[in-house]
Amino acid sequence: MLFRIYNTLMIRTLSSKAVDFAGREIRLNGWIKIRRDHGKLIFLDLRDRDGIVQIVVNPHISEEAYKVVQELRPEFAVEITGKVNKRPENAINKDLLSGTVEVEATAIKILSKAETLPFDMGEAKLNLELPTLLDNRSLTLRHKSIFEIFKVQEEVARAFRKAAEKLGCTEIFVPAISASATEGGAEVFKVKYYDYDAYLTQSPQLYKQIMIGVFERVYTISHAYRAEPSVTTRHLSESVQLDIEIGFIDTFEELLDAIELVGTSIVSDVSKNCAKILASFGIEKALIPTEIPRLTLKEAQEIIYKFSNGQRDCRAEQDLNATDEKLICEWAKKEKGSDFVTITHFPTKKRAFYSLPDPKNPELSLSYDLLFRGLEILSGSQRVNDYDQLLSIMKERKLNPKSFPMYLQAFKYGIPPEGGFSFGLERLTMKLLELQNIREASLFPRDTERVDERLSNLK
Ligand code: AMO
Repeated sequence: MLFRIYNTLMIRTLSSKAVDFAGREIRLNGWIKIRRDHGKLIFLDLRDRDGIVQIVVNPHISEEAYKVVQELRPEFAVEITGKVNKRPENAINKDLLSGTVEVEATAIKILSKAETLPFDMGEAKLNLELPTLLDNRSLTLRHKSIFEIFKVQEEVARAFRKAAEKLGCTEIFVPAISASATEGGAEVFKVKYYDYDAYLTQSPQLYKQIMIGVFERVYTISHAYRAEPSVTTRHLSESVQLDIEIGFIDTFEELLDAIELVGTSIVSDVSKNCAKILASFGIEKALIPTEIPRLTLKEAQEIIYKFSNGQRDCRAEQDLNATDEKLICEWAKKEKGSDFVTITHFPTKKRAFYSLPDPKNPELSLSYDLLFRGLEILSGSQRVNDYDQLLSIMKERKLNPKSFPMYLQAFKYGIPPEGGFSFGLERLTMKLLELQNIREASLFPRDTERVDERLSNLK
């Protein structure tokens, strides 16, 4: 039998658990958030992965700790040992999980020093312009109002996985380097691959479709790379997509049921499990009716025209633009009590080659977008699953079948009627928290001006 020899160090306690140790000594690890000097007494807010706990440093309790505390500045990483004392009733802080206690320091050890911060991080909100927020990302991410965005994002991914598994999908992991551009268009990053050219994957599309032949139903969370030329508040050059693909479907409507089920499950789970964060962002309860309004593009365009009293006429357009998406969502909220609206039947020529033309009217495709609070958060379609039809569509669109060898190989060997969809993780996060810019919903956003650093600094 093997015995492990543990050192004699006191086991670390997380800030939220300090309340369980009233009257006893504990060891905490964390970062200094704020230091407040109150004459002889010095108070610290110590942040760890669980929250914040107040430390009081009294020279009469520990001269040594009092000496060290003079050196401490925000973001120093420290180890603090001290006795947990109950706070008097009038000093309880209801906003903290540890708010009924404070820890009287008996020893403080500096684990890592921090330079003077370039701005104040002690306030509840971090009032910085976006470029400053991103230029100092490793620091600004440590602020509660910023890192909580990514706790919501984590919940979105968790809820998506849960919903996908409920649908019977198998999780797959797809390559980031592709032999071809999946979504067509010029928005592709070419990479030198040994002596050849390859591309950064624009979406997991081709791989998830191939996998229909293996698992029938699959899902994947993957990075999508797009050389988006335009600068907007809703496009990134690298984003995360949440994809599902479902085989052996009987009807197009089955796919619409699936997108609405997964979309509403994600929003419900986030509303339930991140209620406190949503409240701190001032977010209203999501409106999720039993039936999500479904409109064809044409119907949506007519509604937009009427709803805007003729101010906006997009009836001759091939797609909805950002203004149209906002207007149709305003309509859905007002008339149908819904934060979601599903739009179907986009013109075939405006959708990617794998979208199935509607057999009743091939000018239109069996495609859909799901909009949430004024923004497209999902896109998808029923697919062309017949090999010969796929080849003839490729030919029509001047796509070279030789660029898609593995994809086409799958369709030679029995891919059943199928379809799928993809959510944009950052877009969903952005809308759940009503952020103004998608960059705020990406840990390390990439765009035409930035890869970590501003590109102009990399020259
Ligand atoms: P699409 O290109 O519409 O469809 O992308 C799916 C969803 O991903 C998000 N998204 C983006 N988010 C941030 N920056 C971008 N540049 C960006 N581009 C897209 C959006 C969008 O709805 N293969 C198809 C999906 C399918 O048919 O299954 C596809 O990629 O939320």
